[in-house]
Order: sequence, then structure tokens, then C-alpha cells
Amino acid sequence: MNEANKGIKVSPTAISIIVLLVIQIIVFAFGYGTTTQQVKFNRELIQSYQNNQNSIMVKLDDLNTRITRIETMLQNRGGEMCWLTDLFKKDLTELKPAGVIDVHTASSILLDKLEEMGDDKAEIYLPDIDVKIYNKNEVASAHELEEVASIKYVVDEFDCDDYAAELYGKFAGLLWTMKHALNFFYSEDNEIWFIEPQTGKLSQTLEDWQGLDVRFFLAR
Ligand SMILES: [Ca+2]
Repeated sequence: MNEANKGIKVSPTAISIIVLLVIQIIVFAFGYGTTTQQVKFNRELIQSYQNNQNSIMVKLDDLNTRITRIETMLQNRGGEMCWLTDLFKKDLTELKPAGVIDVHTASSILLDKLEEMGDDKAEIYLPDIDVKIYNKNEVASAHELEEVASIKYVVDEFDCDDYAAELYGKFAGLLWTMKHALNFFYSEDNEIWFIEPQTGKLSQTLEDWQGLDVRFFLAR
């Protein structure tokens, strides 16, 4: 028997098992370390979230106290502080005319418009000696248009003639075609602008659905 055969004999299976065990221990140790770190990190995260929540709650309480103080102050001061509440209101200034033109000029502008439209049967009613003219941009952004257009459409009860009547009541001229009722105004540059009262849209020509034959113009 030679020297090499004198040592302890270890079978290859045992070596494999030992190696696997060592690997498992290493993997477990590594996993444990990582998990412990993650848990620590999560705890820190939760703590920091709770701290932030507490600080936000303190700020909200402070804000509520201040709002209550302002409300009490406004109630006590009444009319004096109206300017403050007015700041939050939309500008509802009434649309004002930019000037007037005399009835003859107004009549000839409408006659020219009818000629341009190829319409010679429409009647023209100009009730005043002076006819009001408006700034086109001011009309386009007037709250009166938005107000009328926002009314709910109800067949016959509140349809085209009612929309047009509403806007006529506010400032605009009224016109009826053979199939529709809408509005118009004279602009500062002596042009006729149509207003579709159901949408607030301005135009210088009528669309097919509005009717191209005008029955009458009634100015304001
Ligand atoms: Ca109606």
C-alpha cells in the first residue's frame, strides 16, 4: 500500500453535499443581510412619512384657524369688505355701446348688406334716430352672449326665437330669416355682424341652416 492511500477516504457525494451546504449558508447569510437592510430602510421611510403627515396636519390646522378668522372678520365688517369678495367674482360689466350712428347711415349700411346677400325683400325697422354701434371684440367677449347661450334649449318652449329675444332684450338687434331667428349689431367700422345667440358665435355671413332669406331686421 503506497503513501497516497493512507488518508481518510471521502466519497464524491459527501463533497458535493458539503459544497451545496456551504453555498446555501452563504446565500442565506447574504439574503438575511439584504432583507434586514430593506426592513430598516422601510421603517425609516414610514417614520419620515409619518413626520411629514404630522407637519402637514399642523399646517392645515393653522390654515383653518386663519380662514375662520378671515370669515369672522368679513362677517363683522359687512359692506366694508365687499371689495374682497368682489375680487373673486367674474367681471359682469354690462356691455356698453361704443357710440351711435344716425338712422340714415344705419339704413344704408343694412341696405348695402342686403344687396351683398342678394336679398331685396327684407324689411328694415330702425326705431331710434340714433342707432348704437359696438366694439366687435367687446361684443365677442361679452358675458351677455355666454349667459344667453347657456340657457337650456327646449323645443318651442325655448328655441331660436326665444334665444334671439333674450339677446335683443340685452343689447343686440333682432333678425328673422325664413327658417331661423338670430341677432345682429353694427360695429364701429360700420359693418353688420350676425350673432348666433345659441352659441355666441359672430359672423359676417349667414350659414345655410340659419336661412339665407331675411324677413326683417329690427335694430335697437
Ligand atoms: Ca319659441
